Amino acid sequence: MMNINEIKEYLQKSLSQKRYVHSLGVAEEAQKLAVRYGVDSDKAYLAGLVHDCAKEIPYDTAIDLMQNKYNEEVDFVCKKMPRLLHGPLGAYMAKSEFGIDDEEIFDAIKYHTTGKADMSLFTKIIYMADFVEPNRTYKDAKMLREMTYENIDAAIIYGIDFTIHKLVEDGELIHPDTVLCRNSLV
Ligand code: DGI
Ligand code: FE
Ligand code: FE
Repeated sequence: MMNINEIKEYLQKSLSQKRYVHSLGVAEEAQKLAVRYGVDSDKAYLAGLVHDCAKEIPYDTAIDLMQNKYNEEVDFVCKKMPRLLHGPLGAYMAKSEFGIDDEEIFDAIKYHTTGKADMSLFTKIIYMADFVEPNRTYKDAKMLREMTYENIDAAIIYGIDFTIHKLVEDGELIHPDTVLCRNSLV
C-alpha cells in the first residue's frame, strides 16, 4: 500500500485544488466522526481522503474502465448520469492504484454518493463526512453537521431528502440505491 504522503501527492496531481481541499476536509471530518461513533479513526481518515479519487476522470473513460478493466456492469441510471460512477470507480482505483485492500473502505467509497440499504456504520460516516466537511457552506451545513454527531441516521435521511428534492427539481434520475438507502432508514 502507498503511504499517506504518497496518496496525497497522487491526489494533488489528479484532482483540482478545490477537490483536493474537499478531500482533506472529508478525511478530517470522517476521523472525528469515527472517534464519536467508536470506529477505526485512521481508517476513516484514509477512506475520506480517497473517496473522490475518481471524480475528475472523464465520463467515457470511467465507463470504459468499469466495464473493461474492473468487469463491472454499468447500470442504466449510471449510464445516463455518469457522475454517479466516481463512487464505484473510486473504490476499485483505491484498491488497484493505492493498494488499499480493505472491504469496509471499498464499500464506503463505492456507496458514498448514493448510499445503499443497510449501510455499515463506517459507510454511514463517510457518506455524512462528505456532506458536512468544514468546506461545505450551504445554508444548513452547520445544523446538519451537528445532527450528524447527534443522530447519524436522522442526518442521512435529511441529506437524502435534500438530494432527492434537488434531483426532482432538476428533472434528473434517482438511483435505486438512493431510494433503498432512504427506505432502510425511515
Ligand atoms: O463528489 P461530491 O461532489 O463530493 O459529492 P457526492 O459524491 O455525494 O456527489 C453529489 C452529487 O451526486 C450531487 O450532485 C447529487 C448527485 N446524486 C446523489 N444521488 C443521486 C445523484 N444523482 C443522481 N442522478 N441520482 C442519484 O440518486
Ligand atoms: Fe463524491
Ligand atoms: Fe466528495
